[in-house]
Amino acid sequence: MSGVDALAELDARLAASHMRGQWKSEAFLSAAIGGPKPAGAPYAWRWADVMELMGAAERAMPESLQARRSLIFQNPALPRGTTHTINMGVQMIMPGEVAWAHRHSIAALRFIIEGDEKLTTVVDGRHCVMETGDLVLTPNWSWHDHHNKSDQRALWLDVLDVPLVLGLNQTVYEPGSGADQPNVEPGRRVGALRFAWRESIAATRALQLDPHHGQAYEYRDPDHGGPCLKTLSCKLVRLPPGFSALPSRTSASSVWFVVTGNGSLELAGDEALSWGPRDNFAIPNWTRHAIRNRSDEEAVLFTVSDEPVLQALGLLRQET
Ligand code: GTQ
Ligand code: FE2
Repeated sequence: MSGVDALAELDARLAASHMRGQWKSEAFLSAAIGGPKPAGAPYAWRWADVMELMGAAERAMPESLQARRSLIFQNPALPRGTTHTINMGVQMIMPGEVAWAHRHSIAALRFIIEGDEKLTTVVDGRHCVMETGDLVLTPNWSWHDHHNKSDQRALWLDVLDVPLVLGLNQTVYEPGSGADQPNVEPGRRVGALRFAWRESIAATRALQLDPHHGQAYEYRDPDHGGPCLKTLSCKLVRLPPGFSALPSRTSASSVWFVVTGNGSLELAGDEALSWGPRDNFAIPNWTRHAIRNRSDEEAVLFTVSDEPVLQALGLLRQET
């Protein structure tokens, strides 16, 4: 028998005994020389499409109760997730509606697209106003219910670490017993929960311009100075009129929402995604890109990445 046949026969015998030779991993390892293989594809979800389907969701699902009226962006090249670690979507809650209390081991955050002082979320007993441009956190395992007491529809971006927590097989869920949440154990600290738009945009505009990333302001927990959630880092990015970033890539994956402005995301091989107000897009890990403001007005984008997870595990890589 030739050596090749002998090895093939051994592979079959190993498989029959639920074992596998390490030599079978060589092709996988070779594909990772120079950096991880990107998971998923760069992709954009257009605001006009989101709102058309949200209207259909409102007709099909007239009330937001235990279940949320939220549309989650599915990466076309992944089995689940907007990226392989992050879900992003848009949630709508109509005047008078309540999204009932629950909690989960999945962490979430909301960036408000349309809201006013009568739109609130209660997070572990703390009432947070959700005005346009605010960032509000739902750290993992905190109770939360949402209330729209205004006479306007409310819209926000939901970003969650769903695929990460699913991948670690750590999903835990607890529905509340009604619309409102139980009283939270006294002394439970969940840190800062609300970042007001006015302060975030002022801090962003005050930053020096980075040639690769524009003016990128990271929302940080005021207590420890670290990322606002253990798994997710949030940034507000300003691109001055006409600003064209230098290309870079990172082993972190990210999701993006256009607050204002028009531009493009330049990718390898002359590919590009264009974006305008309220469009959403995903950048997979280790995908070389450069962001451009293609107008003579400022562009502002909100972005979330899984950088804290990679940082904590010593896996973060960046290349400029
Ligand atoms: O608002 O609590 O988009 O639990 C997905 C899961 C929103 C929420 C989502 C959730 C929520
Ligand atoms: Fe939730």
